[in-house]
Amino acid sequence: MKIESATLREIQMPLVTFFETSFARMHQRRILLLQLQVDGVEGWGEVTCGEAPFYSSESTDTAALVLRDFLLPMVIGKSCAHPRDVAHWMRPVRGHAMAKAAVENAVWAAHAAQLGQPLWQVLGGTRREIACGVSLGIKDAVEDLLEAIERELAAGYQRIKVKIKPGWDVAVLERIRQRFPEIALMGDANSAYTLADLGHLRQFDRFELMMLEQPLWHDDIFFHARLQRELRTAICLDESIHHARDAEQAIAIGACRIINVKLGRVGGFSSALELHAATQQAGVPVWCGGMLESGVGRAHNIALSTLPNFSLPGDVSASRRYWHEDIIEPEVAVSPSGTIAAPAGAGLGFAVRLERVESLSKWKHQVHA
Ligand code: OSB
Ligand code: MG
Repeated sequence: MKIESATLREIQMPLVTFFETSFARMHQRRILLLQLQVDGVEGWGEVTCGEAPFYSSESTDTAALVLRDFLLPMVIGKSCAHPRDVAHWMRPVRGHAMAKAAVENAVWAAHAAQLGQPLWQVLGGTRREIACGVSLGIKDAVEDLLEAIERELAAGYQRIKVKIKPGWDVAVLERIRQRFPEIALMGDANSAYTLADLGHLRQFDRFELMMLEQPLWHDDIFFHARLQRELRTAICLDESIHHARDAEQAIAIGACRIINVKLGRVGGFSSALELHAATQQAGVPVWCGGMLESGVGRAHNIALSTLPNFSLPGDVSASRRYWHEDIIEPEVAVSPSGTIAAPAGAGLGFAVRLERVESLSKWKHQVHA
């Protein structure tokens, strides 16, 4: 498969509602989309990092620079036998996992299209529909959050994740549990606590959370094991896990009982497949995280979520929760029972609306072999 050319674009889209984590409030997204031509077949990838380097060290502008100056020159004009070769070529570049993932994932989509099979089947997926949860950001008032939960449950979503931080945690979870005693509920701290908060974090146990996501430092595994020994609630790691070795280490020392897999954070499908195999082997369930993706990244997340060890509802939800109008056709829709059907079509399984992408683009950069 020869990677003949690339078009890198930055699109900007406002979010339907702002999204606030322990580190920032976001009103719009600046998203890099990569369109590759591979043996005359198109493949799309998305860089999932934020506009600012808060979730990870990558940002929209650093990813654009690294793609333009380093990653695209490493792959354009080359031929690969399999998409995982592309990950191998990019290995000399340290870090920049989300920029790399856009390249590798675009090649996977083209590869599946060439085989005439849906991407999810080519990856080894076994589920025809995936279970969906939602991630709800920090709001101005608890009432706003309770209303949002009500709405998402009515739409069918199978579990509710709420963002938490010191000052927006115990009292908020208390109110949620009063109103919704039985729902599948979890909290995501995005590293907002330290071990000095142990006494405070112990209070979370009474809310019967499915899990507590990334309570401690973004780059820590070791101290999460210390915390997990002190809590009844399962810890789920997000930010700290970058590849299968991290997962193996975290599992070996008891730092978590569940792992969130994000394609961007782990550097693309081949790394995600390794992580999937390692966690499955260890009997640790995983689920697919989200980064407020456009339809392209969302389609990749759906494909990943069909793998057998993705046995918990993920943060992959309907296009309309994020965008007034998505860039793919059809948009991602969720059934009344809170599932998304794996697409039947070959490749990505969704058509990218090129005219819409063009109209949203702030700039584009083209590279030919
Ligand atoms: O930690 O999972 C996270 C969004 C941006 C950055 C980090 C996270 C998130 C989400 C949103 O939780 C998930 C989604 O709906 O895409
Ligand atoms: Mg998270």
